[in-house]
Amino acid sequence: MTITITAFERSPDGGKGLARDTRVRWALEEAGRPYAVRPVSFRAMKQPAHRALHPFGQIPTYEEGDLVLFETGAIVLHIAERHAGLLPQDADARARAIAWMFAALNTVEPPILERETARLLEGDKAWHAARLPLVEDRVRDRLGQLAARLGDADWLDGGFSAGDLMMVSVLLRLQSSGMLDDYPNLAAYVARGEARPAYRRAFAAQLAAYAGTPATG
Ligand SMILES: N[C@@H](CCC(=O)N[C@@H](CS)C(=O)NCC(=O)O)C(=O)O
Repeated sequence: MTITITAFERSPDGGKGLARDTRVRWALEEAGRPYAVRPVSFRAMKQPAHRALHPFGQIPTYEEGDLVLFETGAIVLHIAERHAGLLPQDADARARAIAWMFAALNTVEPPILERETARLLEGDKAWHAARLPLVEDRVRDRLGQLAARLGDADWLDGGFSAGDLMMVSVLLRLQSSGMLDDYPNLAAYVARGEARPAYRRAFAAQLAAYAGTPATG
């Protein structure tokens, strides 16, 4: 059955991997599943036709026959449950890998997104200069805790899993900040994720989609 995902028609980052369709592309590449991409403009994203697929008017969405999914956690879990390569066979190890997916999305990504909001949308507020360090401290708290748990392991719990895919995807949002440099094992962890052939293919496909297309904010 054909899998179709949606992605930005014009990506704010010009296709450098920060838009969340990258995680879905990466999971599909790890699973060896071909997929089609339907680009959606910011305007179309808020129209009824797209909201029927995604109630919050966002990308990515995932269509496979009659199944329509939104939320990258749900989409990656769906792919991981149906195809080999992203979740261990052992039931307990599988549950732990899923726990890392939730940790990436519910515990590590929120302060990172809060920092992005503070930097991109609150720069003109009188309290911005006082608030930003507090927000960045919350990111550092999570990075320190994650670095302590990862230690010198390659992946979070045994072999590479969907938990690592999601955690690396979330940490990549910090790459341009330089904050990961203070946690060499996390920087190496992210680099290991980026070095995976499936990630490279996903990244290249996203970048190619915007070649010659001016980015929009
Ligand atoms: N929690 C959602 C977040 C989806 C999301 O924020 N998508 C962004 C692109 S990366 C988007 O569509 N932004 C445009 C908008 O919200 O209007 C997920 O993981 O799928």
